[in-house]
Amino acid sequence: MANQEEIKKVELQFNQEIEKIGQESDLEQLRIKYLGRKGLLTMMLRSLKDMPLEQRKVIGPMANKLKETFEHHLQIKKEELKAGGEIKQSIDVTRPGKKINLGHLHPLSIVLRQVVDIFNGLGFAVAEGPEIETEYYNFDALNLPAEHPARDMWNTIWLDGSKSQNQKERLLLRTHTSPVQIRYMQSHKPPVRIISPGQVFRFEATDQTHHFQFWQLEGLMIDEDINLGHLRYIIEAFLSRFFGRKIQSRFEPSFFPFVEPGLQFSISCPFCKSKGCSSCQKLGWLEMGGAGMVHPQVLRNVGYDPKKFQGFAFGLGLDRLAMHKYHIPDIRLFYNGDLRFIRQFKL
Ligand code: FA5
Repeated sequence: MANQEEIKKVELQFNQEIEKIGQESDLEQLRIKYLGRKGLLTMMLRSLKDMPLEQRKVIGPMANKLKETFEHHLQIKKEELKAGGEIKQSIDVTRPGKKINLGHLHPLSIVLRQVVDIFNGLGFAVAEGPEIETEYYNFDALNLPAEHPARDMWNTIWLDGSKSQNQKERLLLRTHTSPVQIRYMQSHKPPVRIISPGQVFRFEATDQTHHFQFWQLEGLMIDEDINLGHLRYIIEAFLSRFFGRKIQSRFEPSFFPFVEPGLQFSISCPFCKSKGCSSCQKLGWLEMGGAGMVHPQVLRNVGYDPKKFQGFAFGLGLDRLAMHKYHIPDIRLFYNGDLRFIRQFKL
């Protein structure tokens, strides 16, 4: 029994076939194929009587209209062939146009734009760095010399052939966005107020919340008299704007060789106001990232005087931020190209 899909298919097929016809005998064959006694469209019209009334009301007018259209096109083609192909087929301006499929932003791009906008509003510029990094920028300059055990915190993807080069020049896929801090400070004098969003890579198995390729956001603020209070204010101001409600932060001691003290921060769950819900696994808090006061050795490495300048740095996972905001249960959805997921973010 005919349905809307099939009718459209027959129309498309007819249009393609009539386009190719060059002589009248073929045109007659085409007419028989579609409108003859056992023609494709004729059979569809015949099947109308067996359809439920509701369906017939939709399919009936469509099929009848198509029959008229076919007859019209056959007539025009016939005249065109008679005249030696000189009459061009007229354009039927009453036919509906083809819908153009417009692309749209990926959810991670949407979140990235929101984040950049908010930080711009807080006075932070955007700095970018390369995804292929040297060992020096990814580790040494961040107070992580070769053989430092804390290098194990980042499962590194090394690039082929890089082992034979000078140790500091060996190439890798950056494991975090922190090397951008170094590159930026080397080429700019304080005060510094930047964020650095970008993709990072780790030699890790994937699960619901981990991917081997994901987005991070680095933040860095250096000036005279910067303290942890500034860090806390910036984190809370950013996240309150991002989630559209007041957010409180919680800092706990942690270790990253490039900051001292090192911290890990969580935020009050924006969905249950810290009462405990499925988003925060009933904890009332969501873990967000690492942070701390930039280590004096890192400042020395870029030629800053740590007695005069201090500052904070933080790094958080953008994918996780997007997952929290849109209640996305699995990070892999961002990367597996399933359009049913991506299309939900069409504005
Ligand atoms: C770092 O990468 C530090 N560079 C962050 C930092 C910057 C600390 C500046 C201090 C100062 P960490 O490995 O914890 O830290 O990663 C930071 C965030 O990235 C995590 O909190 C998490 O949100 C996200 N993240 C880490 N691993 C993954 C992963 N495999 N998949 C998705 N997101 C991840």
